[in-house]
Amino acid sequence: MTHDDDRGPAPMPSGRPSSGAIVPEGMQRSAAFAPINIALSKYWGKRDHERNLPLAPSVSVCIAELGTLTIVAPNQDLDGNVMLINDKPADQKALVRVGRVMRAVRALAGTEVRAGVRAVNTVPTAQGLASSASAFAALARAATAAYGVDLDDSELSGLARLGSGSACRSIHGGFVLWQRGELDDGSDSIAEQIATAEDWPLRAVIVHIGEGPKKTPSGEGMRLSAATSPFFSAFIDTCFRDVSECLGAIAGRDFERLGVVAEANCLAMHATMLATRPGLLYWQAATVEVMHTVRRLRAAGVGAFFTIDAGPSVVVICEPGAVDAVSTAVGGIPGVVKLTRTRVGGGAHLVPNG
Ligand code: 2P0
Repeated sequence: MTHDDDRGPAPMPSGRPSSGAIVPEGMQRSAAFAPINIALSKYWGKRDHERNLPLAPSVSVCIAELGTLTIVAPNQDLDGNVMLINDKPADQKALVRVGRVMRAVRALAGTEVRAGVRAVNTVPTAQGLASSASAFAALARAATAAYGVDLDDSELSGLARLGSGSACRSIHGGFVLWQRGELDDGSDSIAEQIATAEDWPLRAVIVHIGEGPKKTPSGEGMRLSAATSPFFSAFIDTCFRDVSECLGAIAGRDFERLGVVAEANCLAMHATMLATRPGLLYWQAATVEVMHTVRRLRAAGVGAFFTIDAGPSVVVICEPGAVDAVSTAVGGIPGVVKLTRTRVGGGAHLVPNG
C-alpha cells in the first residue's frame, strides 16, 4: 500500500470504519460526489505551478453523472494518509497532490490526524475527460466535512485547486468562471458560479475515443507549451477576450455565440499544443472526424458545438433537441468506443452514507 509519507498501517477506508479504526472526536467519515467539468474557454498555462495558479481566467460547465465519489475517513491510528483510486493504491504523483489538499485541511482543522481516502471514478481516467477535476473537488468537499472544517463554496474551490487547477471549477454546478487572481498566495484565484444548470439546461454528448500512445500529463504539457510554443502568449491573450465573450453568451443564453467562441478557443489551445516542441498531439483520427461531423450537423441547423481537452475524447454541447441527431451521427464513427448522453449538472455535494 502506498502512503503520502510512506509510514504507518493501511486500513481500507471502504465500507464502515473497521473496528480498530478510531475516528477522533469532532470528525466523521464523509463521502462526496463531484462532477467532471469541461472548459469552454480553456486553462492551459500557469503563473504558479505549486499552487496551480493560472495565467488566464477560464469558463466551464459541469457535466452531470460523470465524476468521482470520494470517501474520507479520519483515523488517529494512521501515521500517513492512505489512498485507493478505483481500488488500486494511488501512485506517488497522486499522493503528492492529495497531500497538498489534506495538509491544508489539517491546518484549518488544527489537527495532525491523517485519513484513509477512497476515490471511485465514474469516468475513464486519462482520456482527457478531467477525472482529476472531479477527484480533487470531491476530495475537498469530503475532507472538509470529515474534519469539521466549514468553508463556503468559493473557499472550497481554492482548496480543490491545490490538488488540480481545473478542480476548482467542479465545486459549483452549472456554468462557472475561474478567476485568474492577482495575489501571489492564490487567495483570489477562485471559482464562482455564473448560472445554474437549471438557468440554461443544455445537454451534452460525451464521445469517448480510445487513447493512443501515452499522453503528456496536463501540468507537464503546460510547462512545455509555455517554454516552446510560439503561439503560447497569443493564446493566453486570447483567453481573456474569450472568457468575456463566454460570459456575454451565457448571460444572453445565446447558444450560437457560445458555440463560436468555445470551438475557437478549443482550437486555439490545440494549435498552441501542436506547435509545442515536441508537439502535443492529443487527437486521434476519430477526434477529427467527430469535429467535422458536428460542423456538418450545425450547418444543417442542429444546435451543437464541440470542445476537446488534453486527450482524444470530444464533448459535444447540445441544445435539448439536438442530442438524438448528434448521437446518431457520431456513434458510428470508427474509433468511437462509447457515447454518454448527459447534461449540464450540479456541483460537488456530500453523499449521505456514501
Ligand atoms: C481545462 N485542461 O481548462 C484544460 C483544457 C486540459 C485542457 O484543466 O496541473 O488537470 O492539475 O492544474 O487541472 C487540465 O489541467 O492541470 C485542464 P493541473 P489540470 O480544463
